[in-house]
This record gives sequence, C-alpha cells and structure tokens, in this order.
Amino acid sequence: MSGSPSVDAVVVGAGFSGLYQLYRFRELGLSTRVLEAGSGVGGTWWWNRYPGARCDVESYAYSYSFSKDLEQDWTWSEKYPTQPEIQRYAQHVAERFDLLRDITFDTRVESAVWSDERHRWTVTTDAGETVDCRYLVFATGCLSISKGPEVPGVENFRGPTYHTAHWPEGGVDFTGKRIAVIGTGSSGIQSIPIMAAQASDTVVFQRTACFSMPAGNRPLTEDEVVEQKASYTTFRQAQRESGFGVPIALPTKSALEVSDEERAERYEAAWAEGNLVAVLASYTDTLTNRDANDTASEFVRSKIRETVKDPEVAELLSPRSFPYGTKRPCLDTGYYETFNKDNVRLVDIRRTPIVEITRDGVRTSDAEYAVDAIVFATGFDAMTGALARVDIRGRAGARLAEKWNEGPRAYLGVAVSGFPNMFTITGPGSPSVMSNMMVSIEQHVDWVTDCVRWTREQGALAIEASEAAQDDWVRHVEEVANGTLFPTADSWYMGSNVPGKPRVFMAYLAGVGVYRQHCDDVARQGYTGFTTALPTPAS
Ligand code: NA7
Repeated sequence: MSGSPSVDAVVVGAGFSGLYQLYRFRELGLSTRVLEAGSGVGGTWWWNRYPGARCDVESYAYSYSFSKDLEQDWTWSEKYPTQPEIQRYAQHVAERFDLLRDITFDTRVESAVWSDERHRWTVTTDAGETVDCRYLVFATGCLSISKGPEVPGVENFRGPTYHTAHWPEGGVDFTGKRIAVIGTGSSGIQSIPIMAAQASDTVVFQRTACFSMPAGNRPLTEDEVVEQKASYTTFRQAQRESGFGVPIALPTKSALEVSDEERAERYEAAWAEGNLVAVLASYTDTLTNRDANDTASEFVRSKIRETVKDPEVAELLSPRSFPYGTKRPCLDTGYYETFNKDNVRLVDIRRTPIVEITRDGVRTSDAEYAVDAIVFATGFDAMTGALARVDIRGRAGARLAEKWNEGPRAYLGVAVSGFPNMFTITGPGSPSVMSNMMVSIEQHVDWVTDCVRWTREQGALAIEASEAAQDDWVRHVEEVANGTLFPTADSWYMGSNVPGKPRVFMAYLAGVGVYRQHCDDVARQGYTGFTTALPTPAS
C-alpha cells in the first residue's frame, strides 16, 4: 500500500508473547513493529494492578527460558511474584534485549486486512496509522479484554468505580471507605482481603463461589534462589514435557481406589504445598470422574468450613455447582478469613440478584447497599475477546469475527484457515490458559518463528492452514475436552461468563508436552495441514 510504512512483521501486543516474538523475529532478520495499547510492556500484567495482584505459578517457573544469562541474572524475591515484580521483569527484558525501539505504545490496532493480490496485511491503528506487513502475529493475550457487571445504572453512581483489570497506576486508598466488590474469581479473591483491611465496610457480591486454597506465599531464601538457578536446565525440560507446564509428580491411583484415611492424608499434604494443581493432581481421575472429583471438592469445602466461623457464610462460600478444577481454582492469602470480620458481608446474588447500580450503591432484589466506591472484579471476555475486537479480514474479505460466530476455529490454536500469514499466540485450541502461560508462549513463538523461516526458505509468499486440517484439530480439541468434566461447568473457559458467547471449550487439554509433540510433528513433516502460495509473475 503506497504511503504506509512497510515492515516484514507486525506483532500486536507487548506482553510476554509480543516481547519474545519481537526478539525471535529480529534474530530471523525480519523488520518488525510491535503495536501495544498500553503505555508500557507486560500486557495483562501491565493492566492488572489491583491490590494483591500476584501470579499463582511460582516465580522461577513463570519466567522466560530462552536466555541462560537472563535466568542467572534475574532474581525473584518471592515464591509467587507480585504484579509490580512481574512488571519490572518485563521491563528488564525489554531493556536488556533492546526491544523498546520497535514498540509503539498507546496504540490500539483496529483492523487488519489481507490482500489476496499482494499477499500482505494492512494494519490500521486507532491513531489512523496504517502499517503494511507480510506476517501478522496476534500476541494479544487470553485475558486482556475486561468485562463489566452487566447491570444498569453504573453511570448514576456518585462515587468512583474501578475494574480490577485496569486499575489506576497510583493505586487506590480505601481507608475509612465503604466499598462494594462484585465478583469472586482470582482477582476478587486476591484483592478482597487487602481492600477489606483498609475499608470501613466491605460488601462482597458473589454470583458463584470459587474453590481457593492458601498460596503459602513467602520470600525466597538465598539457598532456594541458588538451587533454582542451578537447576534451570533440567527444570525447563520437565516443564516442557509436563501437563500444565508445571512439573509435578504424576498420580498413579484413582481417588476411588484408596481408603478415606489415605485420601485425606494425601489431600492434606497437597493442600500444604500451596500449589494450584497439587490437589487436582493427587489422583488420576479428579478431572474425569465426578465421584472422584467429589472427594476433592468435599475436601476443599471442609477447609472452608474449618476457616469460616459462621456456618451459613461458610456454606455460601462453598462451591456446589461445578466440579473442583473445572472453573479456574484460586490461590489466596487470607481470603476465607476475611469473612470472619464484622465489617465484611457476603451477598449471594444468585438468591438476590443485583437489579441496578444506584446513585448511592448497589441495589439487589431485596436491599440497597450504600457504599462510597464500587470495585468490579468481573473478569474477562477470555481467549477470543481481544481478537474479536479487531476487524480482521482474511482472504476474499472474510471476517474472523463472523467465521468464529459459533465458536473459535483454529489449526493447532495458532493459525486460522482463510487468514494467511496470521498467527495467534496461545490462541483458542492450544493449551494456553490450561498451562503455565510462559511455557506455552515460548513454545508458540518458537514454532511461529520456525514456520515463518520455513515459508521464506520455500520462496513462498504466504502460508495458510487448510480448512480440513483445522476441522480435524477442532474436533480433536473437542473430543479431548469431552473426555473430562470441564464442559460440565459454566466457566470462562467455556465462554459462559459473557452473555451471548457461544458455549465451546476453548483450550486444548491434552497437556503442553503432548501438544508440543503435535506441533513438532507438523513442522518436521513439512508443515502438514498448511498450504503455501508461491510467487507468480504478477505477485
Ligand atoms: P473471573 O475468574 O472470570 O471472575 C469473575 C468473577 O466475577 C466471577 O466470580 C464471576 O461470576 C463474577 N461475575 C462476572 N460477571 C458478573 C456479573 N454480571 N454479575 C455478577 N458477577 C459477575 O475473572 P478474574 O479477573 O477474577 O480472574 C481471571 C483469571 O485471571 C483467573 O481465572 C486466573 O487465570 C487469572 P461467575 O463465576 O461468572 O458466576
């Protein structure tokens, strides 16, 4: 397109995917431009600055593996890293590898249009700039488009409102304030204890109780840091071959074949680990057999009852509507204990739904709660939200949003039929949110980089997933999911948290090790399931 800046590749997003993709494309010799809506690097970690925001994968596991020097030079301070520390890490990586000069901040991509004639994409931003490129990588993250509470009247509220997913940079002081918090997923569970410690009154509006366990967070000792740094090589290999991207001893028994005593002992030990997957991974069938799952669910509920003094509140906080693990479990620091405070109330909005936000607060079907501030911890339009918001048009002008009307369809979760030279890092149909994102991000970026290298070596102008390969993959992803309890839950994995979103399980559940094998096989066999476009005299 004449007049538009032209580069080999545009990467959308400067989170951990975008940063690493820029690094790898540069190695390949591609001129690359990264366009980022935020004012700094870090992606989801740039925006999610709510009090208590913390990763619930351990710090040394939630870090890049591509640079041995980086691994050795960077020292994590806590078992679970806080948002500010992760943000500093992202900034350090960007500076260390001189990435910032190719990133344009405060710029949102609005559209991307493929030209069948030129085999190139034209990307348009909200600043009205167009950029012309051969390859287009969406590194837009799985949890980057927030969603609200879907109740009328927010604009009538006279106090401030906040969303956990885009918290003010300077923080918020709730000292002496009466606050309402809507939403009890990870963000609510992490932030409520801290906000409630400041506020004079806290009212928590809960639609679905979540399973949470104590994180057992603590500073890392010097010895631990030394040991972690010494073991990175073997640890990384184990991560890549694991199920969730977090090495863990694999169970060998069914939860139903052991005695009650043995099971209780095992769950207690897993609980004490303060690890997101420890209870889930105690037995082979927790996520596939409802009776087996019930034993884990009931164990966590017993912990809630032990902690929460008021039996009615404990029961309200006890999930009953879905099997343990089929909605994202949480790690917390003092969440259930918070409900023992006199100035913290829990409102069950399944029983008494929120009717509206009023001038003074939140009105449910049976009461009005006057507050000074409202916090929406209502989550995200996950997995597809960021892609659906860009007007992406592929071959013959086909729109991605329309093609995905009935649910996302992608080959290996990384490429979409009809959208040549376009890649989605940790896209729907890949392990993505069912894994340690760092492991999945690096694997996807490495694979995309190799795919682009191969395409260029073939002298091809474009590479595209075939419809047949995509259909097979989508079917396979669905079959794997249907062999588990996941589709039985209303979760954001299923799109159920967003009104009108198709109900489809969006992640690949066979594990990052198995998935990597699939991707490597496709590459080794000459990118089976892909077609290439070779130059013609007119190209
Ligand atoms: P989540 O986990 O999606 O949690 C959002 C919470 O907000 C959850 O309790 C929702 O209830 C609730 N919610 C959502 N919409 C509404 C409306 N309209 N009314 C009332 N309550 C609502 O998002 P988070 O930000 O906490 O965490 C996202 C991920 O980040 C997390 O899973 C980790 O991977 C890290 P619901 O359960 O939908 O009934």
